Amino acid sequence: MKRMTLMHFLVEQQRADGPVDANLRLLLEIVSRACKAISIAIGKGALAGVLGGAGSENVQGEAQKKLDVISNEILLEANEWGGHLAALASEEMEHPHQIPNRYPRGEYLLVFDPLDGSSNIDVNVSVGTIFSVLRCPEGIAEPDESAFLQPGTRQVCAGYAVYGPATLLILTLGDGVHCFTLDREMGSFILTQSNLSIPADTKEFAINASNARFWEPPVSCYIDELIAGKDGPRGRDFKMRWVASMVADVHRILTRGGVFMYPRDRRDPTKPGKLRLMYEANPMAFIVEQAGGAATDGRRRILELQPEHLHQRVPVFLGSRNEVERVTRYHLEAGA
Ligand code: AHM
Ligand code: MG
Repeated sequence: MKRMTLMHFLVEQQRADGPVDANLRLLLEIVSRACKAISIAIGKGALAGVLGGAGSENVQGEAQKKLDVISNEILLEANEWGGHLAALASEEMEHPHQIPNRYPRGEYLLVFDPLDGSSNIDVNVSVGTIFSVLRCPEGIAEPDESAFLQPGTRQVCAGYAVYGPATLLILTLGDGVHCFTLDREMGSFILTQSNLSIPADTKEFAINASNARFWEPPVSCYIDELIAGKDGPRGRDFKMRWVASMVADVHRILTRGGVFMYPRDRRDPTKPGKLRLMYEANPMAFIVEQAGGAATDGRRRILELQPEHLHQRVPVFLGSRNEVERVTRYHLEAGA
């Protein structure tokens, strides 16, 4: 079979007159190269002294790992000079990062979680990079936070890399979801699956059940029914899976279906959920919808939420359509 590299794929997309122009192509080539560099750093592990804490905290008050900081630096440096971006924003930085004056500015905004699932780094479990691309609103020379606050429906493209046994890059440009596998010897991402599709029904669910005592009633009710299996109202058994890296959990769902949940809980009213809208929920919701799945915050479609802050958190329910619709219905019926 003829192998198609990511670069070849993007050139074909550009020719097909879709959303890929020269600058978006450059952006995706640069992001994929940065993911390759992150994959190499992660792969060296203790040999390169990259494991463990960085001794600092990010804007969300979370302790940063060395690889969180390294991955953020790799993505920043790779994307500053190309002339394709108006600005960047990251989980690891409080405010958007401006393009230095010595470089031209482009029309795109890039938002990312440089290393998702970083609690898994030191235990050698899959982690990833999540990114979302928006257009900078017209007439804005130095985009501040407000330029980024666009609903997920406006994403031009979204993707994630998962650094697992193989390094994969998953991409949507709004016309299906495509999977590229890193050929480590050649150093290229090769298209290995097109038009990934999430089955509407599933027997697997993913949730951190240790938070059960903080859940809202519709979530408790839904999970109780899944756990009751054959003996409960659902009349069949379900399995539970939780990697604690969103990229890995979502990738399993893209591969064989499932429903992923990080619901709102009662612990801290200032935190409506754990996951961040702009660089976790929105890109994953775009990908999941493009693969035929669904994504809500329990009440509304995630992609239609109007962001209020760059680092805003939202509850997340995504994956196999029939399960996401069911748990969403439970919320709406409860009037919660
Ligand atoms: P991070 O971006 O700081 O790594 O946090 C997000 C991660 C997700 O990848 C994962 O789904 C979730 O946090 C796991 O949370 P928990 O440790 O509560 O199970
Ligand atoms: Mg994350």
